[in-house]
Amino acid sequence: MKELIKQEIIRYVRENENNYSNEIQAPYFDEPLVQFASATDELFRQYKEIIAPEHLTPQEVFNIAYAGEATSPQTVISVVLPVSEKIRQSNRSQKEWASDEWTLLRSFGDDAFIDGLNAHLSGFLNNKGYKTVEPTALKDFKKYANEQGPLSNWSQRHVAFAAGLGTFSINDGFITEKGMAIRLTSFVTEVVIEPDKRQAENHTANCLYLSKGTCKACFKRCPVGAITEKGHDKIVCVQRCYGEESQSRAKAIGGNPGAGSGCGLCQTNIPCEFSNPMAAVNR
Ligand code: B12
Ligand code: SF4
Ligand code: SF4
Repeated sequence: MKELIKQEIIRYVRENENNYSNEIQAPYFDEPLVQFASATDELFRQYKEIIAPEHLTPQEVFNIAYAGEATSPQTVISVVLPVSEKIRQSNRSQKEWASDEWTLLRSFGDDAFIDGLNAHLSGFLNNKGYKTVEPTALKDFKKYANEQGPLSNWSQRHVAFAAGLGTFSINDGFITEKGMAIRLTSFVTEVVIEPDKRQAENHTANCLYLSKGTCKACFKRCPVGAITEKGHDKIVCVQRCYGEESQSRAKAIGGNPGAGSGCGLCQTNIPCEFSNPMAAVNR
């Protein structure tokens, strides 16, 4: 089943027509990485302390989705969708705001395409008789804010960390073997699959600054000074990514103002944009 699920996700990303922008003349996403965590991994319980008590465990996801039924989730599937070269390249020269291509990705890649992938894989596994849920589609999924800024009760980056797909960084961005310019999605399922091993020494091992004290390239890329030695200021960042001007920019080029333009300057034109910079150091 492991290979079948991987191949189905890769096939969908390669063939689905919504993974192509006529305006950009390129796909939104390149070939994905897919890895697996055990639904009973101790980390999911620890996330209630590391993130917030509201953060859902895989069992809680199933309890919500299949209320009243006895369920036993086995595996969490995590998917890394690398942003395509043409879109990344367009954002590299930007100094203040996301490029038009990055903005269109935010409106049509993040929502329309990823939502389609989520519905497809859930349906694919449900049709084979395996209960499967994409947690951010649940009515109880929520985005909210605490004193540090916005967060959610199903953090795709923490799920990807559990599945051994990479680590966090000084700017909070998640660095995989295909870099940081990525999007993520995930599924909780009854399918029993051998979990992938976490290779990283700790939860920030792929960041050059946090591992070696070098780099800081993303500090200079941020147009609003949200990244410093102290980390990432989410309250400053959210305003740039999704504030009024970002919404008008999305609207002006036919995107969805509600989605905003995003920003992602700290994810492009940096050493961890499309590969893991610590892989070269550790070789
Ligand atoms: C809320 C949100 C935001 C907020 C806050 C981000 C944040 N840091 O949490 C704001 C609006 C600022 C934001 C901005 C952006 N976002 Co955003 N966002 C989300 C959202 C909806 C929820 C994130 C969440 O719940 N975070 C939980 C908090 C607690 O995470 P955290 O603070 O980063 O976690 C820290 C601690 O937990 C700590 N930690 C401490 N001890 C330990 C111990 C262990 C063992 C571990 C594992 C961790 C750990 O490590 C972390 C790093 O410091 C997710 C989608 C989703 N459902 O996950 C997308 C998501 C995180 N965003 C994404 C993107 C692409 C962006 C933008 C580039 C915007 C854009 N589209 O152009 C910027 C990038 C900003 C940045 N430098 O990271 C991607 C991630 C890409 C990546 N490589 O990381 C996601 C996953 C969306 C997606 N579906 O792909 N976002
Ligand atoms: S640009 Fe450098 S300092 Fe910033 S996250 Fe990437 S590796 Fe770390
Ligand atoms: S997404 Fe933009 S505003 Fe937010 S930290 Fe990165 S560069 Fe700064």
